[in-house]
Amino acid sequence: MKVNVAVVGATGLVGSMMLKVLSEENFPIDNLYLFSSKKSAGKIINYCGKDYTVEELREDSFEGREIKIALFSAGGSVSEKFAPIAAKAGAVVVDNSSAFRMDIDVPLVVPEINPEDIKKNKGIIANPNCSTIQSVLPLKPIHDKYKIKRVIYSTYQSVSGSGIKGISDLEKGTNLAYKYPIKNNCIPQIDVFLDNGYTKEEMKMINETKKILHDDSLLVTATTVRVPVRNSHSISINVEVEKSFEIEDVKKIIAEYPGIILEDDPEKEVYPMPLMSADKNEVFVGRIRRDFTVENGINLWSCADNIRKGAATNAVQIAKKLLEV
Ligand code: 2RA
Repeated sequence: MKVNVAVVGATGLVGSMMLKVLSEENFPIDNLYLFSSKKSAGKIINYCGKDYTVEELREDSFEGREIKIALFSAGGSVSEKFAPIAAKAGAVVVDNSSAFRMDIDVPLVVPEINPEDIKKNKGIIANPNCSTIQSVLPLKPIHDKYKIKRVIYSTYQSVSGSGIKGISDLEKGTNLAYKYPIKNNCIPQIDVFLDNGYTKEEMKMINETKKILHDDSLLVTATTVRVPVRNSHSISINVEVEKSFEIEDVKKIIAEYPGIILEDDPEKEVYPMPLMSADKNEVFVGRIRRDFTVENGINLWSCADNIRKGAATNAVQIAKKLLEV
């Protein structure tokens, strides 16, 4: 069955990737509608050999078009205003912004982990933060088998997470996305600071992890850092679990988990890196080893393309599941 699909924010980095992944996945699209701000409206985008004119997003954009799935990646304020309008017109919105992620009526979904939550949607499904997605994937099999007590995230996030402006700051030395130069630097601030001393990005990782894993008792802390890498985030994850484990079994359950590729062979100096995980849809995990400082501790390292699995791919995977329910 083919459906009408809309992409909101179609000219942005994530929106463009959404279109690429939709075409790679041969998504069964009947009519495709592309929306953007007034500034980018009128642009022509080719999708599967056919040219589409990008329309300015307006309050009546969804009327009478029988749009079944609307993929949004145009920022929080656009989602806040237009996602409810799209949902009211009959679409299910898969929203890449943080606007609705912690709303109790909005499922927050990584399809390999909690696809059952998709059915609970009331018109909006939230796509988690990029750094959260690639972190919770290896944590899920560990949590299911060994019950996680505490998680410490330290992130190494690429500039593509800040969109085209971030890439320009790295490659052209502009000053569009960051207050400080990113070339030859690391910036321990992603998004704004909150009253508790954490950044918004850090609190996203903390709160979203608990919501996706359905466990508010988890102790989670995070430090998020922007690094001079073009694309693909890396996360160092320290985990403390309740039950004792064999480290080889931890490697096995992670390797067997869908959506993950294990790259872990210290003897051959094999481990995930952003350069190699860029433009891939999977999450790459390695450096899995025992943390000897606590009774049951694990260290691991996760790399993933933040524009693909961290955003567009995850959104399209949710959309595919929507067609099944
Ligand atoms: C970043 N997590 O990397 C953000 C993008 N959503 O800045």
